[in-house]
Amino acid sequence: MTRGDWTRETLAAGVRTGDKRALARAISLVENGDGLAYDVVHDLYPETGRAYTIGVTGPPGVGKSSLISALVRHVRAQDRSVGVLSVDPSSPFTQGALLGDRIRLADHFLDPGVFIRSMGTRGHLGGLAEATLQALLVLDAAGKELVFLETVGAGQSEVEVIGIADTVVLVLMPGSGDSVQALKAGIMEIPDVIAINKMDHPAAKTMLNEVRSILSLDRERAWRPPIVLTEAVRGENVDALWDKISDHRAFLEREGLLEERRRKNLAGEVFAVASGRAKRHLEQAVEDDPELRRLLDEVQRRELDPLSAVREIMERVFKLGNADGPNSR
Ligand SMILES: Nc1nc2c(ncn2[C@@H]2O[C@H](COP(=O)(O)OP(=O)(O)O)[C@@H](O)[C@H]2O)c(=O)[nH]1
Ligand SMILES: [Mg+2]
Repeated sequence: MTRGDWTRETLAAGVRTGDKRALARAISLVENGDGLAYDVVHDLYPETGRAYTIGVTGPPGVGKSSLISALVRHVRAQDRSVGVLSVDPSSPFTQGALLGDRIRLADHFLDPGVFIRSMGTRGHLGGLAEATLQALLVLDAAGKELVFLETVGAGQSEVEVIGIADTVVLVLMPGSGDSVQALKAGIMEIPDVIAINKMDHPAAKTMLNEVRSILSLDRERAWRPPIVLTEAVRGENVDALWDKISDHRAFLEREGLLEERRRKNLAGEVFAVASGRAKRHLEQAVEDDPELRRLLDEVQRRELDPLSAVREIMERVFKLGNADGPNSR
């Protein structure tokens, strides 16, 4: 992807007016880690913070993309501008059919009030979390009132990605036993809203009761996550799901928690991106420096203990000296 005729000024201006070509180009540049994208987001950042971000997460195949499509239809009927970012390599949103399937998104793609983008799986220079954060900011600056962020719920990078959302919707379906176990064991963070999709499935009610009983163990919360049964393909209960998302937003705003949450989310995002970069830097440094690799060999040969190797590596790579651990000598 080239920069085309775009300059820092024209691209920022194009994004501001919500021009689809400018948005598409800006996000491609973001994905490629192009310096122009950094500059544009830098310039636009003071104007962001107006979009409300709804994270939609869950295992592959539960119907996240289908639900988002139905939710977009619902909120477009209220004439609200929408952005969709999908970080789901298994079922990307495309111009044609979704998954070669019935739900046609063509309407949404033609609708000037909607911008849909699947984040590519190809090499993200700065990692997917970084690219997603930047792309979200682009959509925010473009004046999208609502942004849906689809992620597959498993693994660390996805946790980072969803961490920026104002409201997190977990989508399950009958048969999502692993996710239910993860919720139960406290491995998966409790979301703000739960959709049990494919309610046409005979086991949907059982799933509902299971999830309900897990959540009932946790009575302390000020916000008790509502559970909604949905059918995304026919659009059943999508309005009810939207109402719950809106209730959660109203709760955050009423209690003054939205600003607090955003502050925490942004700090978490900065920390996650910085950690990711530090990790890549470290890996590269060890790869490039025979001295550092020698330390690892010494650990393997039991000539040097692991934490002494860590100290030396930290000193050499980050110039951190001794300030690197709780019990550093
Ligand atoms: N029966 C039924 N199928 C659904 C429902 N929602 C989605 N699907 C189908 O499930 C498959 C996966 O949907 P998709 O939205 O791509 O799931 P994702 O991987 O979570 O984004 C597709 O074939 C959809 O048509 C539903 O409510 N009921
Ligand atoms: Mg999907």
